[in-house]
Amino acid sequence: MKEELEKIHQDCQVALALAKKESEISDIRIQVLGRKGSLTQLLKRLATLPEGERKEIGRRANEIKQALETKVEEALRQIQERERKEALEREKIDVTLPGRRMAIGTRHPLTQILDEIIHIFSRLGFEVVEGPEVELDYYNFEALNIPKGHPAREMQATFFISEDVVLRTHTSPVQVRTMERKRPPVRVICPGAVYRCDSDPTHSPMFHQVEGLLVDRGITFSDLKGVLTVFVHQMFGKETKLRFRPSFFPFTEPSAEIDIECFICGGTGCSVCSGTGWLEILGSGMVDPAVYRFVDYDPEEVTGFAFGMGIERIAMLKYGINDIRLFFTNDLRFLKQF
Ligand code: 2NM
Repeated sequence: MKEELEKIHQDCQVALALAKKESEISDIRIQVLGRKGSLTQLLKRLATLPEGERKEIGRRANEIKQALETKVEEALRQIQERERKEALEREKIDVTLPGRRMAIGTRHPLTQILDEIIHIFSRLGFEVVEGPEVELDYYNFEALNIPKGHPAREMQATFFISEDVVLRTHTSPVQVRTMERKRPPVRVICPGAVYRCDSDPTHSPMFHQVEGLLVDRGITFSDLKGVLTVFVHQMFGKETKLRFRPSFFPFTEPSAEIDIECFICGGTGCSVCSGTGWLEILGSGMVDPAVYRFVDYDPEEVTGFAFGMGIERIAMLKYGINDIRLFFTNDLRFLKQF
């Protein structure tokens, strides 16, 4: 039994030294020190030995039991320590490594121009109103004093959805709808996409407009001049020279187009201004009494003015862009410049 005891001790020490995993140590603990383990069994058999031998082997057996229990604990602790170190190494992150920078986008150049226009007019008391892009012929033409057969319908190169439904050719129908809903005073600007069957470097079949309308008692052409002069000065700088040039629109009378001095040549004439020294930027006029009759306003009681401009045109002039398609092809090399 003595040799058996020493062999258990020896084998257990070797097994512990070879064990690599926590589960292997647990197995060894069960096989040797567990209830049915080899050492436990041996201790039970001590009772069968004669008195003298039992005492000596018993003492030795308890010594070994103590020693192995300590060894098992020690081996477990070592493996846990090693595993903790390995995990730390494996999961190491370098917190000093700079993060990847997020690419920050910019507003589209047309949105930037539109936001500027809206900002200027909202400080003058105008509110923004929107309306449908697919519009009734009635609102796009009829109520704007452009009856069937009127030459202005040809000029507008309309996309027809059906006999009496069109893609709006301007945002004026939004203003007609506003006047139908609301009694004067009315002060609105109407931005949005419009459609005309027209395509070349300066015309796109879809483009954007902002139109404005102010109607109240006693509004005169001086109000038109005052408001639009303030707009031009805030948009293009307060030194910008401008002129009001007589024009014609079916829905305004009188009508005027507003030109600013060509900022490319300073007014001496160049290819951008076709040698005139002036750039056309706005159409405007006093709303024709014929329009008021469609929306049930009394032209004897109220007067007003309206105006309209193309956002792409203003952006092209402001930034010196020569091809309108650049706004709509989403080339980042172009967009990132704004
Ligand atoms: C322009 C030029 C002149 C205009 C007129 C109206 C309405 F609905 F009040 F009659 N809205 N927009 C107008 C007037 C638009 O764009 C070049």
